[in-house]
Amino acid sequence: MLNHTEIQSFLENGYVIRRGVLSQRDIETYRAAVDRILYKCRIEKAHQYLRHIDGEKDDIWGVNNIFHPSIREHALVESVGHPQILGVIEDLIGTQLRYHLCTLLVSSEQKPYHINWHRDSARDGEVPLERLLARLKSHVQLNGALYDDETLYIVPGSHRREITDAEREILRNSPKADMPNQMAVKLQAGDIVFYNSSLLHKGYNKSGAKRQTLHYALIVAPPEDEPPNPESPTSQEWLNNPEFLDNLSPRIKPLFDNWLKYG
Ligand SMILES: O=C(O)CCC(=O)C(=O)O
Repeated sequence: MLNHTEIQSFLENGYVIRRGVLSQRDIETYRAAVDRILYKCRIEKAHQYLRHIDGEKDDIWGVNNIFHPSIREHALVESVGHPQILGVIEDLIGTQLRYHLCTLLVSSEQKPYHINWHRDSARDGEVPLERLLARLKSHVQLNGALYDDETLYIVPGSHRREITDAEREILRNSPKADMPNQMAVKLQAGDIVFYNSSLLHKGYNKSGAKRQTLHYALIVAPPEDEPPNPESPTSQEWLNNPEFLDNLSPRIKPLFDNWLKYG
């Protein structure tokens, strides 16, 4: 599905953008599901795992744990197995995978959204080279745009090297400022960017445009013959619920089985 150039771009630059891969029907189905979730989060206050602006409870820029029963939408659960999502991730890092996170990124309603530059594994960006190189094919994160979205900024290639002095200065002293070689990831509705979460990146919705973006990550699972982790995951216990597991399509069930096995 992915060509050699796309796979190389993911490894070397830390990202690959796939244009127009969600159909109009997918987009409409997912938007309707996100609308219902946001109603439950904003109006009914039915869900507690929210990303708040400046830590204040009055505005949100994202919804975590979207498979929690309080807001679960079957179409979004199954979207993980969309050929243009799971198929692409398999091309990038192989088929032995496990669920890591499924989240929504949305436009805030009251306050501007602008978060600091960071790597996901280290807010200050300080990660030894050895660890960065070990993560080149360990996971894939994605932003799948349901509306045009220019919010994600990245520094291409920064996932495979330690930060420079200039970057360190910005991360420490002005963590929202422009970075040398920064790039806005410009997505149209239906585009998906797949990226390495060690990239230096930030979120900045400069224009305040409406945003509904799928934000998922899968990671490589240990080989099948590796014994399970004796302790099952202590977070997201609802993913252990038979009602959830029994309704998963065969395509995505292994992702959640592996979460329980190795999570
Ligand atoms: O808004 C975005 O696209 C970036 C989100 C982000 O950096 C994060 O979830 O860590």
